[in-house]
Amino acid sequence: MSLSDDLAHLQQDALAQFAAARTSEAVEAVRIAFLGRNGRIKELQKAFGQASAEEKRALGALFNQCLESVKQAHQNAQLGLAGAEVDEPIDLTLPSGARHLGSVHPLSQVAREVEEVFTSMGYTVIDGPHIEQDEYNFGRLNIPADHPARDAQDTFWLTSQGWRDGDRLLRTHTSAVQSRTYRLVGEGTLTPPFRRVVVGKVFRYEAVDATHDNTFTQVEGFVVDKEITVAHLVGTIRTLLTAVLKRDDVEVRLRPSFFPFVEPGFEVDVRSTSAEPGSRLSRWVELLGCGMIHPRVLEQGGVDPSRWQGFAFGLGLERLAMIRHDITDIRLFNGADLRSLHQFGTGA
Ligand code: FA5
Repeated sequence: MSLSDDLAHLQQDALAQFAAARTSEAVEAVRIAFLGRNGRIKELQKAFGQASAEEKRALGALFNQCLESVKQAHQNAQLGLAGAEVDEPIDLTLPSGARHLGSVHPLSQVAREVEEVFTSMGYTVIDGPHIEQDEYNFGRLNIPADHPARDAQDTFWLTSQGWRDGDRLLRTHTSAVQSRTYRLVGEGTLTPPFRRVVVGKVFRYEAVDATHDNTFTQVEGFVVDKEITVAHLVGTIRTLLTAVLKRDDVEVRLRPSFFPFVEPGFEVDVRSTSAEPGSRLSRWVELLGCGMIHPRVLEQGGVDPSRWQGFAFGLGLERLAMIRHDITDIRLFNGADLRSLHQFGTGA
């Protein structure tokens, strides 16, 4: 093979190998192999030295051109590497270095406090299903199908292919858990006396405003025991409000009201005396309904009303939290606006 063939092969090899080198180590290895002190170009140079003067003249320009093109290939490989490093895919979804501390939702904080107050008074915390049956949400609570009290609780009925799906609904109040509990007595799996508290979501098909949401939280408390009176009920509500509100600028009033599942029935309203005059919290806000459990409701579940009595109440947790924290709009709780929610933050 002639020197000119050798030159052509060397150039071809060098260009191919530089083009294939993907890391800086690989590029350096190719550089040493071709341009290094003992590299292939040096070897060819030695062979050149032994060539005739005529050959040297003929091939000198070709040699220089080969050398230049190999050096250029080396330079290109280095530039390519630098470019590849810069173009490395960047994952924009990776979290930044900053750490954002989460906090407990204000409603969850108040829920925990409510549960603590009741467990300290001997109550057991329970819950029932969100998808309820007509029977537990209404029927066993003395609210028959044609009873006007159903209008107060506009209901999300479950549908199947556009049709009302039997008697399934999203529970409109936690009183449904009362009916479920009394049934256990009839079935023989629960024996009075007992104290129960429920903190759970309820759903109503109604217009949303500053004090009404369509998904909100109720606290249901009920006691079945002997010689229970309205005084026990009032004392319990008083204990709850004192422990949770932690403020002395709140007025509370108890007034007669009607719920088919209690007799007598009451409602408790609250208002803040320090709220800006005319603001929502400066006016009475209905906080809870309550009363002595109707004998027929106990009877429906199998609890003998001649031996056992009790009281029950159902409270709107968002409204309690609003008064506690001076929150003037209920929509803050489900709004997921972290700027507002962080203001009430505490550690987990
Ligand atoms: C009831 O739901 C009864 N089950 C309460 C009850 C239980 C009475 C046991 C007697 C014995 P009412 O519909 O008034 O009652 O709701 C109770 C509380 O839930 C209200 O006082 C209010 O604080 C809250 N509440 C009612 N509707 C809404 C709403 N749309 N948004 C936020 N809170 C509400």
